[in-house]
Amino acid sequence: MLEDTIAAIATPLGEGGLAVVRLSGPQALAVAERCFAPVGKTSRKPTDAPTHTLHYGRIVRNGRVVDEVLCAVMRAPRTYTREDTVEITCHGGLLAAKGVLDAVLESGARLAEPGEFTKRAFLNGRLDLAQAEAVADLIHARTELALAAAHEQLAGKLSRRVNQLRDDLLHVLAHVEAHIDFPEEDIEPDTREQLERRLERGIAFMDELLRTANEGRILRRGIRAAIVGRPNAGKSSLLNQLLGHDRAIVSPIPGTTRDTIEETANIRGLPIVFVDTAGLREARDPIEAEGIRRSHESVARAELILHVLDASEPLSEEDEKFLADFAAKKRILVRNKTDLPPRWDAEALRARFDGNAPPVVNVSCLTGEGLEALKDAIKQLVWSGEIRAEMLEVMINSRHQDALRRGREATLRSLEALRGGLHLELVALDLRLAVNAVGEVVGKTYTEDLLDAIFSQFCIGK
Ligand SMILES: Nc1nc2c(ncn2[C@@H]2O[C@H](COP(=O)(O)OP(=O)(O)O)[C@@H](O)[C@H]2O)c(=O)[nH]1
Ligand SMILES: [Mg+2]
Repeated sequence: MLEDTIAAIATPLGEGGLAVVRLSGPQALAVAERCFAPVGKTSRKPTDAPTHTLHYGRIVRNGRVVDEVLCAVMRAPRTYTREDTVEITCHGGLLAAKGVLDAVLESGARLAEPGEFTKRAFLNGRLDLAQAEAVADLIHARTELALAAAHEQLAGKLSRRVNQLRDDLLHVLAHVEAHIDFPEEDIEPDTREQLERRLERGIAFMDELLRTANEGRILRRGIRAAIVGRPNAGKSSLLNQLLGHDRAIVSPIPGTTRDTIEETANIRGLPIVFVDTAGLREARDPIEAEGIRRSHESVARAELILHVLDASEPLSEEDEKFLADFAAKKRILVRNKTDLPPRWDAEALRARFDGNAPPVVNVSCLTGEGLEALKDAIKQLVWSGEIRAEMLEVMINSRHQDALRRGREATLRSLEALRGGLHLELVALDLRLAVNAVGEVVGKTYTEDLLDAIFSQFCIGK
């Protein structure tokens, strides 16, 4: 598979200043040479060019000039894929980039599959699997915090710790296996104790990694927060305040928002998808009925509820119904319209909950008062304080979580077998499973299906 040379447009499809067509593989230089005509004294043919140099020229296809380009020549191994690589920078716009791509495909390259450049970087040992996943995280990051976490993972922070953990397990396994080979020698009590300590430390460390999964998921996927409340409470006004621009129509006419509106905002570094619901009450016409159906659906999927209450009006039956309906959900009670004379106070609301009250935050969506406190409350509610600062650099994804859970279970079984004086073959059996499971995180163990699942999520050209 690594015999052939792949090519793709690496920039977004559409109009732009520049576009880049990327080539990688053993024939990258030769393929580029067939369609690139250097122009000027200092420009060279790709196969004559020293590594990491840039050459001005034209892409020619069937005797016609396709575009004026800069051709970057990078020879293996100091490249993204560790293969010979050529990057052709052409004019932006779909047709120019497409013309250059067609020219290199006709010259002997094959169109790359999604993520294939990064897959080659992995197969050639340039990145491990956790680092390759970080490349996708980096591209998809929606907040600075998510970006920073992806950078840490790409730099190998998670990989180093996982490799250390795996080495520890391997160390114990080697000891245990040595004694299987010489059954007449028992493991010294001292040594046995050391091995047990090491497995215990391994389990504790896996627990610590597993505790970062929730935060890792939030940073990668975001959290869905539904804004609910009775008509005119100020739901759309709140959405606009949180987004920092006027997305939803605000009006004094109840039932203005007929469709659910979803948009992501950066709240203290976390990508939060806010959903302005069209109301959950009885419909007056079929359009409203459909809006309401969608509201119910998105509220059911939400992980966080922002329940907006109008402080300038007495609490209504509808407010009470919302209070009861969302009792089991993670929620914040947003006491809105605090710029108007109040009809009830926050304390009275809190008092109903017997000390078990959800956070009540006072805001005015008209003046913006209280919005910063609401953002703090949102972060506090979804982002647990449990993870230590240094673990912030290793927030795992759901694939890592699955592998580490299996690794933890197997290590625990092995530890119990060791403690219980069971046959060492049993201790070793589970330890091997643990080593393999932990190795999956960094791709020390992988299957073709797993690689397909990971790299098919990338864009073409990455
Ligand atoms: N005085 C005041 N009016 C508000 C406030 N928030 C919303 N409103 C007004 O309340 C009405 C309903 O707001 P809207 O956001 O459309 O409510 P929704 O039906 O819950 O989406 C509009 O006239 C808003 O201008 C607030 O904090 N103070
Ligand atoms: Mg509305």
